[in-house]
Amino acid sequence: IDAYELFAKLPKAELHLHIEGSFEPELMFEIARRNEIDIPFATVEELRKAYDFSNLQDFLDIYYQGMNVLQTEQDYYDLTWAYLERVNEDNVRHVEIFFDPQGHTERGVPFETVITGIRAALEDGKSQLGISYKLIMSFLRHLSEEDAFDCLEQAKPFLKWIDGIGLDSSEKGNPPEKFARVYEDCRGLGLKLVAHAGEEGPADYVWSALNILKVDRLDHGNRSLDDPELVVHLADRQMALTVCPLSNLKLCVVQDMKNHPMRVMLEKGLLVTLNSDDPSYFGGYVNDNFKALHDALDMCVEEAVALAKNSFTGSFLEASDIRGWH
Ligand code: ES4
Ligand code: ZN
Repeated sequence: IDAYELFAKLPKAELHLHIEGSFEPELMFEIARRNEIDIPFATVEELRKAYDFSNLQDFLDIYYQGMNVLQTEQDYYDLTWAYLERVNEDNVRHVEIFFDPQGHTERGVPFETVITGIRAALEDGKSQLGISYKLIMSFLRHLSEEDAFDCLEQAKPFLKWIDGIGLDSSEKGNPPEKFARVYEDCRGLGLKLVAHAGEEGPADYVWSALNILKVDRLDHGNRSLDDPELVVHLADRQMALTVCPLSNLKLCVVQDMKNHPMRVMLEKGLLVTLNSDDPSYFGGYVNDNFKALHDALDMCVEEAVALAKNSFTGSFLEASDIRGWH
């Protein structure tokens, strides 16, 4: 059995996945056609060619444009179902997915339409594919605190369907503390808390996510390595980091996969997990991320097994379920 086959067979959880970032061009064209919306690209190939980014903002511009074709509950169902069918092939047994309500409600799509479609597919994924799930609502950090509170108000009737909140979009200039009060309220509501930090932003933003937002898990966190004291703190606390190698490469967070810090993170005792972030835009799903690290860093079986195990340890599953996967 070769390494790729072994990675593919390992049961895995995916903890960092933007459902709008799993929107494959073929499905985008199909939904655009049925909604009679124009896409500013003639073909699937032309669209894929535009997926060439030099930083996070480059990507975000095209990511928000892509989600504009989503309008009906069926659209959100189809998007989510396509992702689940795809990762079922990668032996992903548990998913904790993000959605960006403000990217939809801003355009006039009701919050209810978005969450009902996504949830229906997640429920079908559980019953038909055996994939368990948690749903994480992300606030767009380039928008205001007031907008985030407004989003939270719209979410209130659906809180029983929402397990946690996240913070994504343009990191630099939008530090975690901008959302301190929103996070405090969400904590009071019993929601799990995660936030993107240290993707492009400095290690200081990771400290703020920990100390001010009081996150239960960190998304990316690459720049933590700039601060040795922070690394020790994260390792001591066994704070889970959701790392995304293909994303890091596509957004130039790392210049070459051979420089990816995954091995260093493992060596420093960090609880790192491997995730795809926006697989349609970054060139691969979870197993492709395992492959990429194998090819670039010669990642060994022990490291891959540790990452797969960490994906359950770092999840929001119950302790008894986590033990079942270990
Ligand atoms: C994202 Cl890679 C990344 N970073 C920040 N925000 C995002 N939203 C979707 N993908
Ligand atoms: Zn992300």
